Amino acid sequence: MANLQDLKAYLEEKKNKIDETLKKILPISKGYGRRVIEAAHYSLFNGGKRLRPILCLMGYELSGENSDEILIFAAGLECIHTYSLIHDDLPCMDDDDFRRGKPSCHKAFDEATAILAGDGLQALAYECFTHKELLKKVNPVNLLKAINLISKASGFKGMVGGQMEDLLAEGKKGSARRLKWIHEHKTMALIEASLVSGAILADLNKSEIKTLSKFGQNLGLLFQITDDLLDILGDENLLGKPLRSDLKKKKLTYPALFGVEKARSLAEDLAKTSLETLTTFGERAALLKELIIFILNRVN
Ligand code: GRG
Repeated sequence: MANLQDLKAYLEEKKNKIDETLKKILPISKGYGRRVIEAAHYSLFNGGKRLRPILCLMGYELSGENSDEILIFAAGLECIHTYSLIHDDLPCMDDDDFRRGKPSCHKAFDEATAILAGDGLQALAYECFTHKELLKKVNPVNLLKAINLISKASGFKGMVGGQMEDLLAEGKKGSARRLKWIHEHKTMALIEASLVSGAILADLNKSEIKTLSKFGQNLGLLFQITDDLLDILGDENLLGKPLRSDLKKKKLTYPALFGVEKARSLAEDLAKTSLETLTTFGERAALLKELIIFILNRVN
């Protein structure tokens, strides 16, 4: 059994490890080309929760192995996530001036620098995924499978596709089907792939991976619905951005389509299903179970 305190201590420990790893892999910003590295550094170390890399570590730890072995791989997931946030904030996309309480990358630097910082971070992610140290720890076939999964989850059939549809849906009358598709691709796919890639690297069996995949989908959708709800009910100081920005942009969200109460009840249902999905893992999944409750009640 794990409780909230155990989870918080775990998240803190892993966040520190991911941060240390990211500091090691990001090139030092000096000489020609330093501006774009400064911009990447600015966004990478701006208070992110490191949820995706931590999920990858959790997936790996289900095997009982020490996840320090794959920290460099997990750090790559944060590079992808940060690139997506930098690009998402650009005026041609969501046009957000603030991210985590500070000016977004293009405001602190400029648009061209922000685009390049995002591009550079995406490339850096693949440097992490293919780091030679990983070959000493994991099966190369599993490594290829994990990289392939993340490529799909972050590309046209995943996050990029979801972002496109999200932008197209702005201001339009949406359906529940379209909304689910957007959330599944924009947010859920990378969250699911983060967890499952860790499990693949740890060589969990097919049936365990299938179960984790289902769990990751529910968790990803839960994460996005709570994100939609925080935009209405959250605390601006904790969120680090103005409230109701989705409403102002006429975004297609769960509360916009179903109302706050129904959205909250959908989130609770997803949390319940997620907990049930994990029963096959028993005590090994104690922290993952606690994470669901944490995400259901999250404040940022
Ligand atoms: C630009 C290709 C491209 C994709 C952008 C990630 C994304 C797709 C858009 C961000 C918009 C958004 C707020 C989506 C909701 C879910 C989400 C990804 C929230 C931010 O993730 P957190 O809370 O961020 O894990 P931190 O700040 O902790 O890193």
